[in-house]
Amino acid sequence: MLRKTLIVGSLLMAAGPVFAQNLLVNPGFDDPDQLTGWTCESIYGQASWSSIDSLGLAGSGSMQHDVAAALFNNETVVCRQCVPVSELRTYVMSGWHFWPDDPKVAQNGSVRWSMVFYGDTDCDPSSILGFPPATVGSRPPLALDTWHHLVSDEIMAPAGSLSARIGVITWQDIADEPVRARLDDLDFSTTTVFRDGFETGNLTEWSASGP
Ligand SMILES: [Ca+2]
Repeated sequence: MLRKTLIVGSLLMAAGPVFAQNLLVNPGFDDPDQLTGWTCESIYGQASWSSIDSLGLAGSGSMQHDVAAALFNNETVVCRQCVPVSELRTYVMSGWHFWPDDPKVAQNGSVRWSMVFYGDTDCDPSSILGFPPATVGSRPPLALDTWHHLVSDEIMAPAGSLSARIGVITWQDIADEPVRARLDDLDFSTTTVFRDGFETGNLTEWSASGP
């Protein structure tokens, strides 16, 4: 019985980190990193760091998106980073978002995740492979001043994938109405425990040697 217990314990230790690894850099916006690792852009808005943390932890914070009142709808604030991936593995993007109850913002907007896969290691536009559909985030009438968890569908990296550009987007749905959202504790991880689940019809990732 003792031997069996030890074997199970060692297997759990070996498999756990592979399954749970978050591929994002700075997913929790701890101070002093703040927005380090993220590249943000907006025409009618901005991304900034907020000291308000999803778990209320001192020394951490969140990413804040402000979309200013613009003449047309569909304005956005987008922050992205490029991460390494492996072809034919499945991935899930998740994170927490928050609509502050503030009379200065209308909050007719949405938070979305986007994933774009590339055939080189640097997310170069010339090697683009595919756009999985972005997951549309929740919006009011969801409760204001409350953190909400948003999880994407499982997405399989297309054949040839070496990197993915992960985007977090705050979207203004109605013209001339400013929107503010906070985002925290983001996660982009594979759900594939073993490389090559026999999808490609061969055993190239598996070895017959050893005990
Ligand atoms: Ca945080």
